Amino acid sequence: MFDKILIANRGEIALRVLRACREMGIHTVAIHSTADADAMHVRLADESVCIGPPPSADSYLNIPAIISAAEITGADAIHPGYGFLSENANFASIVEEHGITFIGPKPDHIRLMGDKIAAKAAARSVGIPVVPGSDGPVTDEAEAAGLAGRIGYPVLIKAAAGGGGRGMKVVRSAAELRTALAAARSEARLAFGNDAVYMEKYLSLPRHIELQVVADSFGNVIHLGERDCSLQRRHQKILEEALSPALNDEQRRRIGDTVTNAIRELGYLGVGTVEFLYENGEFYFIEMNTRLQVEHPVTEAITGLDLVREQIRIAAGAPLSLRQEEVKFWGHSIEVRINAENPVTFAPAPGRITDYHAPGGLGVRVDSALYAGYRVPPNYDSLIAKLIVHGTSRNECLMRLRRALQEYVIGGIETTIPLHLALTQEQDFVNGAYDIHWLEEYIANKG
Ligand code: MV4
Repeated sequence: MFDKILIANRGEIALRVLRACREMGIHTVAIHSTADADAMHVRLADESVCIGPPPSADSYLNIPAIISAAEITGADAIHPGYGFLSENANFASIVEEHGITFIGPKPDHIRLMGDKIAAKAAARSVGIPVVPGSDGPVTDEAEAAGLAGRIGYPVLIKAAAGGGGRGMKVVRSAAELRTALAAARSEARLAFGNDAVYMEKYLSLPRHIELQVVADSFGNVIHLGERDCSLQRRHQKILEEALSPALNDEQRRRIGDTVTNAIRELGYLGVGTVEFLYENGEFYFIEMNTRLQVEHPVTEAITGLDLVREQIRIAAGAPLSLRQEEVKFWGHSIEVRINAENPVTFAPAPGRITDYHAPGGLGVRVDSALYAGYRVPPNYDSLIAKLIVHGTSRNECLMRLRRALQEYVIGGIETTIPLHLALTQEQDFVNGAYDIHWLEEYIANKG
């Protein structure tokens, strides 16, 4: 097992990784920018290294500074958390070239899944159902028109280097195709330096359902059920739940079997998430995330498994700590993302936390690096806390979520707590009757 892990991240996820390390008897190294000198992850770590000025590009994304910090402190592994360098295949290779273990998938799998066209082809080749569309990049305009005609409008143009919704264009008729294709290409070239695009049938009212998988270096692969992440605003998830209110046990078992077999065939290592759109009882693969995700705690709540501990064990060459038959889904879990934002306009609202009281009690977990007197810096993501509730049923979970939100005090800045409280009273949400467009419509119409 590792003696010392460098945590290449900040905020709540740095604390999350630190906590797993502590329980495993592993020493921790925090890295931080000058804006984060007083951050909780720095205070709690055994050692810390300042790696640069506030902008992420100069600190949390500064590969040479991070490698130096690991070498100076003698860390034998690096955990990247999520965001920042977590899905950077070059970073993973550089870490390994320095004789340090990257706690994550192999660089080749990170690279493969980063190219959305290659990822889709790989998924299809191992039996995962995909959205009907082009088998590779769309290059020729006439060919694109022919394909769109066969698939049927509306179709969607996506960037190969995209993901997370950037650079997508819905095309509703043949007349729009030419302009949409050119626009998608130039936006992709500008945003990613890669103008490769592909085409898919546009699914109009799907849910976003993702499967959590875990694979060790002995060929053992398990899935931990799904998360429903349909409640999003501008491609930012706002609330996630496990299991999905839309699936039954038989559907879960079937997609779970398909995905675990596929992941085994790909030789994947570590934790991963296979993302699907789900419409009219059918699953359509869209992307695979090769990192620990923000919403992993809802899966931990219903399975009892510590996913970060599992990541560390796998990276150290240990086998999975349980088999598929031992995975049991217990009750229901919901996570809400609390952001330092105005709850109506979503304008960022950094600043000093004057009062702080986190909720507790049965079935309540708070993952946050906040404390009274802390100043939320303006330089990073606005996620400041995740509230995760767990209960025997979805209904109990909703009651508990409401209770915990009412108890939560974050004074001095605006947060999205009022939005979450309002959601718990919304009939469609209470009924689980929502799709990927529901939240944006709700926000647009409630004023
Ligand atoms: C789609 C789609 C409809 N049809 N693909 C957006 C983010 C990226 N990961 C995939 N996305 C979508 N792909 C087809 N063929 C609709 C979306 C989409 C979406 C997906 C998941 C969650 C929220 C979303 C909001 C708008 C559009």
